[in-house]
Amino acid sequence: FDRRDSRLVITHIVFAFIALLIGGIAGLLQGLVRGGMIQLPAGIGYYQLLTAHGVLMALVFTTFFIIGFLYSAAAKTLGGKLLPVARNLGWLGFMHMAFGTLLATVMILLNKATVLYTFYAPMKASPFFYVALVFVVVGSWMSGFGLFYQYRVWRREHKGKLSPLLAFMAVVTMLMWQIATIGVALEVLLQLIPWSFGWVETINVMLSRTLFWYFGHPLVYFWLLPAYMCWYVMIPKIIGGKIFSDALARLSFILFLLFSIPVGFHHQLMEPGISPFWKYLQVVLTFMVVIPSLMTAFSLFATFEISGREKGAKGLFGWWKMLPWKDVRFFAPFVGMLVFIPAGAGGLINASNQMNAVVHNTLWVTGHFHLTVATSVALTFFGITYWLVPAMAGRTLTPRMNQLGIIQTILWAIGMFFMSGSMHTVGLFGSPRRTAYTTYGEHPDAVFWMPYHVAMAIGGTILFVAVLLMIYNLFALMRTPQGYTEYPVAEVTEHAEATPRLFERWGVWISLVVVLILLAYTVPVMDMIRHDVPGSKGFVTW
Ligand code: HAS
Repeated sequence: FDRRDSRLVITHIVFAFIALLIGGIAGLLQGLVRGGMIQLPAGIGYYQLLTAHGVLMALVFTTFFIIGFLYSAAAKTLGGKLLPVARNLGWLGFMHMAFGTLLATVMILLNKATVLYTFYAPMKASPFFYVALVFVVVGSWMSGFGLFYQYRVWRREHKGKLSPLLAFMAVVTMLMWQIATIGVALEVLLQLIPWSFGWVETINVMLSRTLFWYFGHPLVYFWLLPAYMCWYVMIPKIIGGKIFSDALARLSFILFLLFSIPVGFHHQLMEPGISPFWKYLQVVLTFMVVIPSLMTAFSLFATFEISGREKGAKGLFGWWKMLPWKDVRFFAPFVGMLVFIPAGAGGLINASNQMNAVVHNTLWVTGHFHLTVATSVALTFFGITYWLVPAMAGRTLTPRMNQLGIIQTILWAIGMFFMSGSMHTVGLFGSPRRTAYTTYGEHPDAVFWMPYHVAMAIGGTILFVAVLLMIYNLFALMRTPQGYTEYPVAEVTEHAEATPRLFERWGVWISLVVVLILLAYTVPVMDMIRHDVPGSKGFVTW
């Protein structure tokens, strides 16, 4: 890798992990508060802490890591190094996002933006928090344009050729992000900023929540798709196999692009103000977006089995023994995959209207996203870090670092088993999410919940130790002996059929996305605007 590209990628990754550390401290404290073990000192508020935790871990860690990773994929597969325009846009994007993140974090630490990571109305933050968000979003757009530029130039220079799978996936991921962030940009610019500066008195809460979830759901697939990039393209190489099918992988990414966005209402199933038909339609589309995940599961099993059999595995499950269990580059993402099976099943429960009535706003939902984003995605990102950082820094992944990585993964899995397991269970008993009341004045239900909250705190403490180990590992990876580490990109199996060219007809896919979005959102959004009586003044949270 060109040193200048490595610097850009590593800067993103280090920034991401610093956010993970600070977010992890907030997570530990709030787990201990809910377990009834400590009271927060120095006037720190529970919701303030919860905001810091969610923003830094779910929004900042992921976005910086992903952009760094996507740039590395572009450098690797689209010509061997970044073009100056792409690299400069990458830096410009990074600087905007970093400035926005710092400003937002200061606002949260000053208790002027205690609005949780979902930040929709009626809770109102200082206007500077929303200005900070503008910097983050605009910065991410610049980085996105840099990536698209690199891809376009490659295609112009390789007329008639299929683009590399990894680059294609990076483009879909970024395209989805760009289309999704239009929703949050409209919310922030047209609603939250004028309202928080006091230029208008009231805000349409329903519209603000809807614009947020228009963005908020594809956001979770923006986290997931880079993990899928690793599962589809890197894992086959690491296990000594090949990609099962290039066309299947591309189709699954295109399906994500189409169906990730028009599904935000499945976060609003319990809200009045949206008629049942539109909720129903978006739930149908939600079940459509499950299909590419099922395709991914199928493709992974096929990859494992085919590569195992090629190495001589016999019987139905003989391939299991052929997997490289002692290699952290495989082990960490694999634990992520394994966890994604119950995590995805939980998602299907959430999306089912009647069952959503049972779990909505309970700790079950918190349990769900700690399995999806905080385990399947996070462990895959950690698994990527073990080869990406040394590959970029010109270092070797030593056996000791490999060992530490395996220990880190196991610690994470154990901590999450306790934490997310008890969240799921106690959620079914009705324990609410996002509340500072822990003992509920010795109410009988709360007494029943408390042992689970204590188990959550214990799991959270183990997870915090795992965060510390991961941070140590990151910096240790930059100080291992100089040498070569492979950036693993697998080839496609020779049995696969040729990939149809249709997948790179972006005009077709973007038009279809627009049609689906208009179909799912036009009428309900017009209803929300027409029925905006009388608006809300909101709650100032500082
Ligand atoms: Fe979700 C709430 C529905 C996936 C994240 N979700 C959330 C929230 C977050 C989140 C952060 O319908 C909370 C937001 C908030 O703060 O309020 N979710 C779904 C559905 C899916 C889903 C249907 N979610 C995710 C992913 C996330 C994520 C992925 C992050 C990365 N979710 C919901 C709903 C709500 C919700 C409702 C609102 C709840 C409420 O009321 O508030 C699906 O995409 C899941 C499909 C997944 C599968 C699994 C496929 C399995 C694979 C692994 C194969 C494993 C192998 C390993 C090969 C069908 C690919 C080998 C194994 C061996 C045994 C050898």
